[in-house]
Amino acid sequence: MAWRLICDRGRQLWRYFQDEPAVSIDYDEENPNSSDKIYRESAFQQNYKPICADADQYDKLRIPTFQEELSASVVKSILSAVNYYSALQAEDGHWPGDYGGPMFLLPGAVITSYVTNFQFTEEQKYQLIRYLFNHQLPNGGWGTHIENRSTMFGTVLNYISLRLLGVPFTNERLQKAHHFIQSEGGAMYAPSWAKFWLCVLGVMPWEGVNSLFPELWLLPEWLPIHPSRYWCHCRMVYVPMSYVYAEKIVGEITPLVRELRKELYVEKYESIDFTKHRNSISALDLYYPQTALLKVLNFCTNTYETVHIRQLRDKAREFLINYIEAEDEHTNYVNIGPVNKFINMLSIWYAKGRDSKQFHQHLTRVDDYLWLSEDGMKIQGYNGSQLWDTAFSIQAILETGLGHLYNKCLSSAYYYLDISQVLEDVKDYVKFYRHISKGGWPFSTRDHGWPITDCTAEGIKATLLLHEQMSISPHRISSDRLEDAVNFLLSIQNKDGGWATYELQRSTAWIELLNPAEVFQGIMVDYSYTECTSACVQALWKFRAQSYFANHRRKEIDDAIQRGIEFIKGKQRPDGSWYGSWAVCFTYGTWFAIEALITVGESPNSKFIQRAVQFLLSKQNADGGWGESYLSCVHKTYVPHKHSQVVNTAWAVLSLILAKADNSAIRRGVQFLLKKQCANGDWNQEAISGVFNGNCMISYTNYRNIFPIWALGRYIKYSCNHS
Ligand code: LAN
Repeated sequence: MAWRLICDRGRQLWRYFQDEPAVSIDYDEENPNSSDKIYRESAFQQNYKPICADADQYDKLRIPTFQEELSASVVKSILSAVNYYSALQAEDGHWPGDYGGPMFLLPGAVITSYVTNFQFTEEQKYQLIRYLFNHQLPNGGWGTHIENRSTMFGTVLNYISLRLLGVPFTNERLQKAHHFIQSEGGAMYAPSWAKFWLCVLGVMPWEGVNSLFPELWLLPEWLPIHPSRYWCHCRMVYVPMSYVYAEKIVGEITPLVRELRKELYVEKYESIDFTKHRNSISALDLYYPQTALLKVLNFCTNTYETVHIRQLRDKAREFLINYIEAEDEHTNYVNIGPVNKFINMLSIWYAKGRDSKQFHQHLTRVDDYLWLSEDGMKIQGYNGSQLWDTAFSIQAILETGLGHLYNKCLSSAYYYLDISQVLEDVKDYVKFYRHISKGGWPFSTRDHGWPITDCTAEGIKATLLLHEQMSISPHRISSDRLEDAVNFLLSIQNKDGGWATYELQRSTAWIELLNPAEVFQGIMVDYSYTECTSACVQALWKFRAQSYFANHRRKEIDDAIQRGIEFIKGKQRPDGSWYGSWAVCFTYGTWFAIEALITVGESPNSKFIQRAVQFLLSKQNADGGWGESYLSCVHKTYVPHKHSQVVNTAWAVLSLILAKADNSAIRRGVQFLLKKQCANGDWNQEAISGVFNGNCMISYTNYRNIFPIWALGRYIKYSCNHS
């Protein structure tokens, strides 16, 4: 293999070792999701060691045998699934995987590299170009994510990326993209997050965007619109965006930039009145249109911009660059996500210089976001999903009751839990509006360090399960650390009884009216979510059940669980389902809700569970599976996928077993999972399964293994027909 993945305490780095002829893929328009072949095939070749090659050896392995035919096949399927999946585990204990999907991230990296003059290697460039061409749609455009139809957001930014990566204007495929942009009226119809990058590159003047009003940060903190109250992802993106806007940073106007000025618009660049087009946006992109309130505020801040007060601007600028530096330090230059990563990097380049230590630190963390699969190299939605996948994998494998066969794998996974828990609060956390971190688990790595409610919850659950079921000694994750994790959860429950993602809900929902990103919804406020709440309730319940912790903050924990459950019940929809905000979609949300309710002792006969079961049964397909389209997330109403999906089916089966639903429906679901399994124990990559902010999809490659294993495991666990 020319490329190899090197993992170090969760950090994933793709390194190029030698020349090798290019691999070409059969680009499948129907299913543009990568199967993650490059990583998986090499990991499989190197690590695959089935615990028993021969079915006849099962009895030696203390495997329960089943007379019933289906259960017997399920055991075989689980073994082959875990044999396969455990080969994908990295040495540091986590499961690497493709976390791509969004198509608006790579351009931020490429534009920053162009403006600040840092170079991707030639091999990286080659793979980045391959990726972009592999995901180009027949009409020449790109979507906002890989399964999306063409949008101006995707098309304008990716067209520019290809040009900056060296593809000539005359390239046939770029011609098609060019034609698409032209026929949609030109780049001024791209949404505001694209316009921001156009201004940085110098292919749009800064008058082309609404004011990012840097002085907003100087307003009193108690105001509900103070940006410290925004969802951290939104906040940490608008911090460097406002800084870049305050400085009106523009890269060098090179001959290529001048060419792009010609290519991107229908009219002559010089003759365009960009001010007039600030709010122009293609209908293809419009998901959350500007509200009347935002328009009024934009009018005020745009007017202020023309007369802004020097001293205030200087103060805001200083505040912002300090904030950027603090976020860089807190996250070891990884940053909370791939959007602020590159805008922070650009800001640091401008403020501190190309040769500064800080800029070099940034450079060392660029590759943390890159992932290579057979479709090429992409910028991932995060620096990986390490902890999340590991915590789930542990629970899935233990659910099968066959954990004792995978001791090495599970202790290595435990090691990852150990090295990823966050042990301290970040420096000056109050000053920089951070919640406490101590005891929390992040989604990816300790270096990244932003703890998350449900990641912490899954971390607690996985740790306690391993402590209970495996002979792990010593318990490297000490009782104190588990108490810290619980303290973190208790500190972060919202007044409505639910849990949000990273922080307490800091503002009211009406702040959403100020959401300026026309392509996303729900970015302004960290709301309570069914999934996060369910995970936290389950973790607190499990913690409380340990005799050792039985008295630890008992009253508060009881109360927190109670309020969490009420929140979840309140979120059930009239059709019995729960909306899932972070994966596709109602099957996911409903699974989380049922898991929490049943965990705390809700009877399967209760109306909540019964209605949920009715909902799930009504969506089962004739082939026994369930399949939901990502459009469920977008439209917030159930949209079936053309085909049943293993991941949706696994969530439905997990739910129905807990709810003690009709056995024949469960059996048909299980049969579907068995039928879909590949000979090597894997499942094929099907439709994209993750989502954020209603409108952008994201890949969770390991879900195709984790959830079928978990569901099949649960089937065995609840089959009482052992022989
Ligand atoms: C994630 C990834 C993890 C995810 C779960 C933990 C699975 C979820 O249960 C809670 C929300 C969370 C933490 C989440 C929120 C939104 C993220 C951070 C992402 C989907 C990964 C990328 C996305 C981020 C917002 C992408 C950048 C885009 C912006 C609009 C800023």
